[in-house]
Amino acid sequence: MGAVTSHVFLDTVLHGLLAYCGSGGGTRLPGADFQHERPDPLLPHAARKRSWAFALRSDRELRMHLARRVHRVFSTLAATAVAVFALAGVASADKIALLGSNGTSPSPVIRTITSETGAIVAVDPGTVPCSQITTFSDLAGGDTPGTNYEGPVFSQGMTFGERFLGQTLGAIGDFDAVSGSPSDPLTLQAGALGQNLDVLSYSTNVLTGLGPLGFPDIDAIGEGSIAMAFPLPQERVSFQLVGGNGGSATLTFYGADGSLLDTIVITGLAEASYGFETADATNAISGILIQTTDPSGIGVDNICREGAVVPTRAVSWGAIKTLYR
Ligand SMILES: [Ca+2]
Ligand SMILES: [Ca+2]
Repeated sequence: MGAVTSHVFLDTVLHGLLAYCGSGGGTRLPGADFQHERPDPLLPHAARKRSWAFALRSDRELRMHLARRVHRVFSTLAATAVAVFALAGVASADKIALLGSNGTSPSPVIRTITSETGAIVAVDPGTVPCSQITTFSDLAGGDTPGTNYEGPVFSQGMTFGERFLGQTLGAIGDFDAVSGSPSDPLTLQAGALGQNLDVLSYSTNVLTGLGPLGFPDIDAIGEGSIAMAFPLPQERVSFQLVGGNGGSATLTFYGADGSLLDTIVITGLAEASYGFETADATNAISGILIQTTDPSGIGVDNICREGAVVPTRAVSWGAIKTLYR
């Protein structure tokens, strides 16, 4: 490739890059509104929280961050086409790693699922029958801060609280930290006023726990614990955890008598579905406590179970005890 040809080629490639970034010839990405975006990629925590509550906005900011990054690199470009291709590769890699992080640059996320006792086994969520599912579409939600729910939450055959009766609520920073063993029989317990549960529109309704800061603080939503109770003990369950930003969650599985079945720790939280089953193939899973310290907080959605027998609502309601601190 001659010098002149190389120069024309490079100019064409760079023009294309600038057009893509919306920073060269005034070209903008479809749907992007760069005029109203914040310039600083190192956003405060509250802004990061908004990223998973407003997925579309996050996508715009992600592209904006990419635009700035490529533009900054452009200013130091060596005049070779090889360098241009290398940088395009860097930008592509960043786009994957940045998803959901709203402009920050996290380390590559590695997801792990670790069982403490082996009584509960992680399985492909696609293998879990979904003859019954809780989607929270029957509840009022709404954009941030969503809808605050005091007391137990009932949705499509399941019930939810903050923790189980007999357990103690503490805190780690803005996050709920539940300790202690549930009473027999396993019974849901609601959190304090404004610190229980919240239903949020996150493309669809999802259930989140409210942390100690309380509704409607943005740093309470998703930071609280969620306790879920199945109307009948299950062998296999699956559900989606949403809003995760590379942090971790602890899932504690309990039997109908409040006995501990297993504790599962998930790291590298992202938008993902998880499936679990009992190692001995018994219908033993009556309740699950979800706790997290993910910086963005998390929500739960699309809870699948076999549910061969449709429970009576009276049984579920009768097992609820609501306490306020
Ligand atoms: Ca949903
Ligand atoms: Ca709470």
